[in-house]
Amino acid sequence: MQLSLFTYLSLSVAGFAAAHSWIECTDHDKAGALKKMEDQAKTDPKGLTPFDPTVHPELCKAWPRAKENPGDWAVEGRTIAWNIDAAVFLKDRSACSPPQREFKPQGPNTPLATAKPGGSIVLRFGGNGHSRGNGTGENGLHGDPGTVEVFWAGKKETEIKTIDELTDKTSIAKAGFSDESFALPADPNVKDPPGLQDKGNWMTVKMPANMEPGRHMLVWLWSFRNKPQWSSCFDVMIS
Ligand SMILES: [Cu+2]
Repeated sequence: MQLSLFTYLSLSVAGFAAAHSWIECTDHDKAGALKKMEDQAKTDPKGLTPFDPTVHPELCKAWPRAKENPGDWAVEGRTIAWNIDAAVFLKDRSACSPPQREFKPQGPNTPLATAKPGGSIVLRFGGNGHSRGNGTGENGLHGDPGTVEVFWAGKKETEIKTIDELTDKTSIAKAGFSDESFALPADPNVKDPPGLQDKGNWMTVKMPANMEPGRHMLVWLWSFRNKPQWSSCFDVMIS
C-alpha cells in the first residue's frame, strides 16, 4: 500500500500533470511580500530572477502542522502536501497528510496562527507555475486553476478526519486559486514556467464570529478538474 502510493505520487510529481501546492504559512505578511515582489518586478519585468517568499521566513508569523522553519520545499511537497486524488485512487479518504493528522504542540520557531473571532488570517501557498492554468486541465493540459476552500469542524479541538467531512456545512471560506496571486510577468499570455513565476499566492480567511476561545483545526483544500486534489491541515488559536 505504501509502496503503491509512493509510486503513484512519484509518477504524478514527475509527470507533466504535476500540479501541486500546499500551505507553507498560516499568517503571512502579504503586504511586505508584495512590496518586495513589485520592487523586483521593476528591475526585472520578465521575472527572470523572481522574488521567492519561501526564502523569506521573516514574512511568516505562523505555521501549519509539521512545518519546519524555514523547511525544505522539495521535501514538503512529498510529505506535508496531501495528494487527495492519488489517495482516493487507493481507497484512502484521509483529509490530511500523515504528519498533519494530529495536533502536536508547535515550538517557538513555528507558532500557530492566532486570531479573534471574526478576525482574518492570510494563508500563503505556492502557485508553483499553475496560477494561469498550467497542468490543471484534463490530461494535465491547461485548464481552470480551480478553487481553494477552508473547512472547520464547528467546535474547538475537533478534527476533520476524512474528505467526506469537507462539505458546504463545514466550509468557512472559498476563493479562486489565483484570486490573490502575484505572478510575473504581467503579460497573461505567459502561462507556463519557466517564463511564469508565481510563488506568491494567498488566501485571506475570515474566522467565523462564533468560534469560541481555544484551538481550532482547519483544512485547506485545492480543487481543480472539478474534484478535490490537494490539502493542508493547520490550527488557529482563537483568543
Ligand atoms: Cu505543482
